[in-house]
Amino acid sequence: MKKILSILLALTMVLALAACGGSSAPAATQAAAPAATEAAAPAATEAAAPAEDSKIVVGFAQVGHESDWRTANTKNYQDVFSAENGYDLVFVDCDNDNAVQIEAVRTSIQQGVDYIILAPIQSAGWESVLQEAKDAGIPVIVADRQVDADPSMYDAFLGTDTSVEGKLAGDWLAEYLNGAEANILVIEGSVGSSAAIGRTNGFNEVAAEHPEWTILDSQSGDFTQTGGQEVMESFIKSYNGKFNVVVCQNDNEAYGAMDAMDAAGITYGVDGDVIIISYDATHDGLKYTLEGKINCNVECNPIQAAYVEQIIQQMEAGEEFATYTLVEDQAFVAPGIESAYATTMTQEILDGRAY
Ligand code: GZL
Repeated sequence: MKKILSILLALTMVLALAACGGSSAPAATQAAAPAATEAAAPAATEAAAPAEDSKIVVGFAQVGHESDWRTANTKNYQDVFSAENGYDLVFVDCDNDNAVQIEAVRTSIQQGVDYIILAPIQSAGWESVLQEAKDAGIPVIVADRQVDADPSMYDAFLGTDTSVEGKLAGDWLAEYLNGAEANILVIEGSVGSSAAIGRTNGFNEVAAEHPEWTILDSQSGDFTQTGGQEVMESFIKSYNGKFNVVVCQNDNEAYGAMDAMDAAGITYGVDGDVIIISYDATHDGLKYTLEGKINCNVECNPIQAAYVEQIIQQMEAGEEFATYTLVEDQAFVAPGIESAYATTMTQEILDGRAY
C-alpha cells in the first residue's frame, strides 16, 4: 500500500498544482515548495487510504499445498508477515501450476505491491516476468527454490542447496552399505523444480563413484503422497524382488511408497528388505525415522520467513542485505544406526522439532 500511497500523493500534488496554476516544472521539484506541500497535504490525506494502510504490501506467490513441508513453510510466512507485524501479505497458493504462478506475479506487479516473494514451482521461464518487476521498480526475493535466471534479474535468494542434500543422502548410503550392492529406485520431486533437480544431481554424483550401485528407475511423484504411492506401485510391477533401496525426494512421497510396499508385502526400514531414504525431515517423516521405517531423512528447513523479513527490513532502511542466503540442513537416521553424516533420532529430538 505504501507504493500506492506515494503514487496517490504525487498524483494529488500534480492535480493540486494544476488547480493552483503551478508551473510546468516536474511535480517532484514543486513538491518541495511549501505551497505544493500545504496545498497537497489535505487533498493527499483525503485521497490517501486510512493510516493503518501504510503497511508494507508483500505479494507472495507460493508453490502450492502439495506437502507437509509446504504447509509448514506457508504457515511460517503467514505468522511472520502478519498485519500485527506491519505487513499486508497478498498470498497466492499457485497449486503447483506454473502458469498460475506467472500470472500471480504479474498481478502483484499490476497491484503495485512493495515487494514480491517468489517460491518458484519450476526453475525455467522467469526472465520476462522478472524483467517486468524490475521495470516496475518492485524488488523480488526468490525463496525456497531457485530460478534459472541471472541473479541480476532479482534482488535476493534465500533457501536451501538441494544438491548438497542429494550428496548427503548419497554419502550416507555409501557409508551404510559399506561396499554392498545397491539396486535403487528414485521417486523424484516435481519435474523442473530446482529441489528435484538438485537432489537428483547431488545423489547421482555419489552414485557415479559406486559401480556396485545401479539406479534401476527414476520417476516423478510430484512431491505428493498420491504421487509417491502411484510411482511405487508402478515400480513394484516392474522391479519386485530386484530393488533394495528407495529414494523418495520428500516425506509425503515416502508415505505413499510405504503404503504401496505394505500392500505388496514388501518390508522396509532398518528391519526390512528395502532401505528408505527420504527428504524434508518433517515431523511425521522423523516419527517414521524414529520408528525405524525410514532409514535416513535429509532435512530441508522450511522455517525461512524470518530471514526474508530481515532482508525486506534492510531494504526498507536502505541498508546492505544478503543477496544469497542458504538455510542450514542436516540428516537424521533411525535408532541403531551410527553415522558420520547424520544424527541418530531420539524421542527428545522429535519432541523438540519446530515443524
Ligand atoms: C524444498 C521444497 C520441496 C520440499 C517438498 O526446498 O521446495 O517442495 O522438499 C516441497 O516437500 O513440496
